[in-house]
Order: sequence, then structure tokens, then C-alpha cells
Amino acid sequence: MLARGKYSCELNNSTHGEHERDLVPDQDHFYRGTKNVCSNSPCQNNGTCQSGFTKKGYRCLCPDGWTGGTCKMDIDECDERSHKCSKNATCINTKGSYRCKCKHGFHGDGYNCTDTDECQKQNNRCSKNATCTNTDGSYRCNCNTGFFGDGFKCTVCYTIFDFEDHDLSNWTLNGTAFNNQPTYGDNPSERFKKEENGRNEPSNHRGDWWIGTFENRSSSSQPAGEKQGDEPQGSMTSPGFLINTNVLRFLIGAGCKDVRKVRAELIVNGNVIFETRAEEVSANCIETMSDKSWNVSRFTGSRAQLRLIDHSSEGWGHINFDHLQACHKLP
Ligand SMILES: [Ca+2]
Ligand SMILES: [Ca+2]
Ligand SMILES: [Ca+2]
Ligand SMILES: [Ca+2]
Repeated sequence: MLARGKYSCELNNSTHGEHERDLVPDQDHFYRGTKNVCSNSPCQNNGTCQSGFTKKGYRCLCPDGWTGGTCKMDIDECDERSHKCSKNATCINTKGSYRCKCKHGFHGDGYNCTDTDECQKQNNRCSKNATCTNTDGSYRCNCNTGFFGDGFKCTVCYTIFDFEDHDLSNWTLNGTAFNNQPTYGDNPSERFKKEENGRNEPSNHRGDWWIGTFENRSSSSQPAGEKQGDEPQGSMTSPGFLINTNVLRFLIGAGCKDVRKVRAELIVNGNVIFETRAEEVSANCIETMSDKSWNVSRFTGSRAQLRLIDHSSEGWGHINFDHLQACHKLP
């Protein structure tokens, strides 16, 4: 403050050109305008220009999100971790700012992201035969007692041997009957098309591969309908597996005449505890396999082996078999 109530004011980034209405002529004052470099608006992105301060004659005060001499450079808040996104959010850099998006399994505005309870909201993929457990950012599904699977799909049975891996290297083979196994596709139907017009005996196998000791099609590129016939004999014994259900079920067929010589056996501790003769399902001599099962509840906890036997060279002296499954009850 100067004497007699007068003030001395220092005007910085103002010229009369920008403040015509604020500056009024006064006989006691002189006004001398200087060239204001800020009038060229050198500061980008709403930066505030102040004349002076630097050799360039101005400086820019940048708003949040921008940096650099003229506020032209975006600050990557995500990269330099100056963002305020939730730890459960993804930071997305934008020009002059950033966005936050809650990660999958969380919901909120991106700054606060809370776990979504998928179990409560029923927006989970658990099987109807599974129990859903909520977790932070996700959820778990576990098949209920009596069901098998990954929690998303729970079934009463699971497959032990289906021959779809086309690999018998873990099995013990005796004789020659099983040399061309497993066999591919519905070979009996292909054969009957060629040999016996009108005969309809589809193999009823599951998947692509199964055991059929009459057949000779051990590769999909081999011509369909080839056979090795009834002559070869032998057996095929599986690797051990645990009995942990009440029922084993499978498909079996053929072997209709030479009683007991064509059969499937279940072995526990070296003893045959079950035997199913192919003729039991194929008394009328057909190749088509049917469902059979063994109630193994007494043997739960034991290790078992499956043995397939073709000890016949007579007509219909061959076995068809596929799809051994373990079930808590018959579906
Ligand atoms: Ca940014
Ligand atoms: Ca969750
Ligand atoms: Ca199969
Ligand atoms: Ca045979």
C-alpha cells in the first residue's frame, strides 16, 4: 500500500486487450501495454498460461492428466501407477485422463470393485448336480456326492475304458484275437452292406473305437468292412483300476454259440468275481452290443481288472465290447 490509500498493482498475464472492461482510464495512472506471449494461447488442453517465468516468456500450468512445456503430453496414469483404480480393476489410459473397469468377477464403478457372488445370483455355470462356492473374483463348482465330473458337468457315471485313445499299450494281450484292436467305426454295418444285403446289425459302439475280434480295421484309413474272422483266439487284460462306485456297466455283444468261451470278466485279487458271456446278450447271434452291468458295491475300495476273452474259433467265436463305466447307480 502506498501513501494516501493508493495501491500499486502488478499485473501479470493481463493486458488491456484482454480486460478492456476491467481497466478504466484514470488521470493519476498510466497504462503501458506489453506484448503478452500468452495471447497466442501456447498452452494446450486448457493449460493456464502465465507470462514471464521462463526464457520463452511464459509458462503453462497443466490441468490434471497433462504434462510437458505446453501441456501437450498425456500422463499415462496406468503406467506410472498414479491412478486410483481399485486393485480389482483394469486401468485404461486415455488422452488427458484414464478409465477404470472392474475385472471379470467384480462389479462397481472401477474405483471400488466388489466381488460378485455368482452362487447367489445364479449366474454361474455349475451343474445342477453341483454345489457352488463363492470365491473372491470367481467361484467354484463341486459335483455333489454321487456324481462325477468337473463341477460344470456332473454325471452319475464316469468312463473307465472307452478305447477312444486307440492305445492298448497298458493292456496285457495273449494269443492273436486282439491283435487288430481296437477297431474303428461301425465295421459290421459296412461289411453287411457288401456281403449280406438287408442284414442290419449296427455295432452300437460309443465314440469311434471299440473291441471286436471279428473285425480288422485298426485304423480309420483302412478300408471299411475288412475282417479277421472267428479263427484267432486270445485274451486282453486291462491295467488295474479302483472300484469306487456300486455299479460297473458296459456294452457287450457277439459270441452266441460256443458257450462260455467268449466272455468279459472282472478280476479282484486274482479271482474272477463277475463273468458275462457274450451269448447272454446275443443269444440270437447279432453283432449289436447291449448294456450289461455288475453290482460291485461289495468290492468298493478294491483294485480290479477287466479281462476280455475270445477262446473260440467256431462260428460266432468273437467278442464285441465297449464303454466300461463306473456308476453310483444305473442311470
Ligand atoms: Ca492419461
Ligand atoms: Ca465371486
Ligand atoms: Ca468307444
Ligand atoms: Ca475267435
